[in-house]
Parts: sequence; structure tokens; C-alpha cells
Amino acid sequence: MAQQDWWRSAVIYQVYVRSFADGDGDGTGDLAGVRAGLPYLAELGVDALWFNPWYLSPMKDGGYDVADYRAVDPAFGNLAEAEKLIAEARELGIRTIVDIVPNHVSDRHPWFRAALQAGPGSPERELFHFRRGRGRRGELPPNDWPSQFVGSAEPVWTRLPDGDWYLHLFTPEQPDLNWAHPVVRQEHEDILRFWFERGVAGVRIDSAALLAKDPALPDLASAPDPHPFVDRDELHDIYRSWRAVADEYDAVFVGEVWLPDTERFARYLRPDELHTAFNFSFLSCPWDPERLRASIDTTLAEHAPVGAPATWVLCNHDVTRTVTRYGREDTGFDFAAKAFGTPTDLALGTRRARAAALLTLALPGAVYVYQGEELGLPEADIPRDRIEDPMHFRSGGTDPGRDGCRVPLPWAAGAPHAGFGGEPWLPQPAGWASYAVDRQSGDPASMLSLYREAIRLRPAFGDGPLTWLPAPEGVLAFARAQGSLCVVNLADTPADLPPHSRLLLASGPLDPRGRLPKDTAVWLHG
Ligand code: TEU
Repeated sequence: MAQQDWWRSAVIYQVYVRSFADGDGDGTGDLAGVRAGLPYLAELGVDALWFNPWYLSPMKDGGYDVADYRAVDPAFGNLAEAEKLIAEARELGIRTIVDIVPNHVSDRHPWFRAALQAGPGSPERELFHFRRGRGRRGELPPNDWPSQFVGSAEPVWTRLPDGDWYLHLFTPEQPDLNWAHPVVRQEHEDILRFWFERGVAGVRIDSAALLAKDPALPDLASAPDPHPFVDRDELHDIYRSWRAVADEYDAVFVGEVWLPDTERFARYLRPDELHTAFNFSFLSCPWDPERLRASIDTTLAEHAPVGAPATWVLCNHDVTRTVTRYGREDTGFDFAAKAFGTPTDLALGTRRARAAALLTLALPGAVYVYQGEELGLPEADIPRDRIEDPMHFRSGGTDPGRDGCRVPLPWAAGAPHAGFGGEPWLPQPAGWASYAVDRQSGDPASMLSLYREAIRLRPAFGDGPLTWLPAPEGVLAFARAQGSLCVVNLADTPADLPPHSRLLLASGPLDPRGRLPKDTAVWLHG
């Protein structure tokens, strides 16, 4: 495979720096912790690391409120250390992907501070969306747009003492940039170059389908089509110019594009736009054989015409952890359905998550693994008084928020705070140490051993297409090039294995008659 095409079949590990490992003992994960963890990641066998934002930030939304894209937040380290990390990872054969948040900046970003200072009508305010309000005295927000935090009834406009309102699709501390302004475009291309010059191999684009706004900012109710701020055609021109920058460095993009319309989604993946985008329809898909198969088929069919590889994602820092989700009555993911106290069968969820790991790692395309997924961490219940996620507060306290999937990792079962470092910024639940890396490392039956083995064996599937094999109802079976097969049983009864010469890997024991039990997957050599 051509060197520049590494991303077509890569296993990419998502590092939520704040919770990966705490090198300096202050309770917050940092770049020193990641550098110390590089041998672990190399042993896991991943090709690249995607880092959630590590830039200077007041952390009102876990770093997605960026005050300076060219500086590393002091809680995490500094720029020199980021450069060292990128180089050290590269020496181990691991590439680095950084996260760019183009839709908005922090309200502490120099541009926004200058805009506040400069006052209504100033050129500084043109970099954002400032408007007068409606109503007799401008006391009503300029339009009816809903928050992009699902479940939030909070307005997306905040009024300043000078009477202007400004737009923020997320929190008030995240003012939206005006992408119709050439300075905004130029700045982001410079930021891309800044990180590519430092050896970064790729960029994840946050909220990639939200940047462009209808300049008239019309009410959604009166002008729903084309949508005034989701998936607007202007975006494609922006990403074409980004692509030209990336091509100079052989760097790649992965877009965070949540769009139900698969044809619209694929437009972002045309050859002169983004290389890849996250496949959220697969992530949201329930643990159901027909739905999973349909999701896989739709994904492959939508990517084929544009020549882009699919990505497979089971979880990330925004969604309920896989073992928890699969252990619930509703095994799909939907932001709007999140609730406190949902009953969960973790043993069941874990068995399914193990099978799902083998399923996704056998599919054609790139796979994302979110830190802790390889340890089988469940979603944690965070005591209400420790919740930090703005999604929780903006829902009026009804949504549990996203902190439950962001709890600091357990490294050593016997060490304080399970070896994370200092007193963790989010509490680790009771029993967290039982998931520790050192516990799982030597245990061939652990989730960690399964991930290590699966990532090691994954090249056996090659880069050829997927062919479905005849299988009993409720069983997914497919072959890839080079005679490797994956079989997943989601039926209630055990399934006979198809003819094969060798069993490569199983997510759980076969039954005494050599059949594949429910919620179990195997890799076979045909
Ligand atoms: O997420 C984007 C995001 O949350 C939406 O696009 C999502 O589809 C919608 O909110 C569902 O409620 C990214 C980051 O991953 C997230 O952590 C940040 O909070 C958010 O952007 C704002 O930067």
C-alpha cells in the first residue's frame, strides 16, 4: 500500500489528554503522561493518535473552547513538549492527528476580546455573528436557532450590555466565527500549516458541517431549506482550500460530520475535499443483526462512488461507552435518549463489545479506538456535584452529560487513583482498578489482550472488499480478501462455524460442540 495511504486502513487511537495519564501529579492528564504511555500505545499496535484539543483554553467545554491555537494549555504542557511527543510517537511508527475547532473560539480568544472592546458596528465584530435583537428594545434574540447541544433549551444568542447579541451554537463561552470573512479563512489555513510544520499527519475537524451560516441568519422556522447553518454548500469551497494545504504536507483530514443524509455526507469525501469522516450512523446503530448489516452496506455504498475509505467508530468522548450502551435495553446511541439511572447489564454489554471489536476491526476502512475502549471501561456515574460537562448544565440538569466517558484511565490496580497520577479531576468509580492496564496485560481473556491480538492480526484481512457469506438468521458472516472471515452471532441460538482451516481469534469461548454462542465473534482463515 502506498505510504501516503496509511489512513485508508489505519487503527487510530483517540487520546483525551486530560484523562489519559497524569505525568505531574496534579490530577489532570498531560503530555508528559502521554509520552510515558507511548510504549503502551505502540504495544497496542495503533497507527495514529488523535488528540482532543490540547490548546490554551479556559476549559469551559473540555478544551473545545480554544483561546490560542498555537499554544498548548499549561495544564497539559507546552509547545516544545508537543513537538517532542509528535516526534517520539513518529519514531515508534505512530502518527499524530490534532483536533481543530473551526466553528467557534473561546470567549477569551484575542479576537473575541477585541470584538467586545471595539463595540457595535466595528470591524472586529465582523469576525463573529453580532446582531441587534428583535422586539421593541432589541430584548429578543435575533433568531430562533436551537442549541447544538441536544437537549439544551438554552438560547444560542447572548446579549451584551451594549445591546448587541452574539451567536454561539454551543456555550456562551464559544462564540461562532463568521466563515464568510476572509480573515477567518486565512487564519485557519495558517493554523493548519502551523501544525503540519510540526510533523502532524492529520487533522480532525470539529463540528465540520456547522461552520457556514446563511448571512441573513433567518429563522429556522421560516427558512428551513437550505438549512441556515447545517451542511451548507459553501463548506465545500472551504474544505477544498484546506485540502490544497494538506496536500502540500501529505496530511489527511477526518471530519466530524453528523448528517443523516448519506448522499450529503459523501459530498464531504469527494477526492478534493476531506479524506475521511466519522461514521456516526454505525456508532448509533443498535446491536441488531439486520440493522448492523444495513449500516455496513449503506456505509460502504455511500463511500464507494467518491473513493473514500469508511471509518468505524464505536465510541468517543461525546457518547455513552460501548460496554454500557450494549448492556442496555436500547443499544443504539441517541443524545436525546440519555438519562440518569438507565438499567445496564455490564456482563452482557462487555460480551457484545468484545464481539463488536472483532466486527469493526475486520471491516474495510479505518477504525477508531477511544481510550479506555481497549480496557472495556464502562460509562461511569459521576456524582452530580462533580459533573463538569456544559451539556449537563445546559439541559437544566436532566442530561447526565458526557463526563461518564471521560474518567481518568486506570493503569495500575494497586497504586493510588489506579495509577492515573494525582487525585483525578473526575472521580474514578469504585472498582475502577479492576480494569487497570497492569491487571489486563497478562490476562489472555482480558479486553486489552483481545484488542492487542485483533490489531496485530488485522492485516490478515488485507485491503480488499467485503463479501457477505450465507449464514443463519441473526448471524453476520463475511469474507475479505486473502481468505479471512469474520462471523458474529447475534441470534439466540449457537451457530455452526463455516468451513475454515484455522481459528484466528475469538471474542469468547465456543460452546462444547465448537459452535459460536450468542453475542460472540470469531476470525477464521478459510
Ligand atoms: O461535537 C460536536 C457536537 O456535539 C455536535 O455536532 C453534535 O452532533 C451535537 O451536539 C449533538 O448534540 C464536538 C465535540 O466532539 C464536542 O466535544 C464539543 O463539545 C463540540 O464539538 C463543541 O466544540
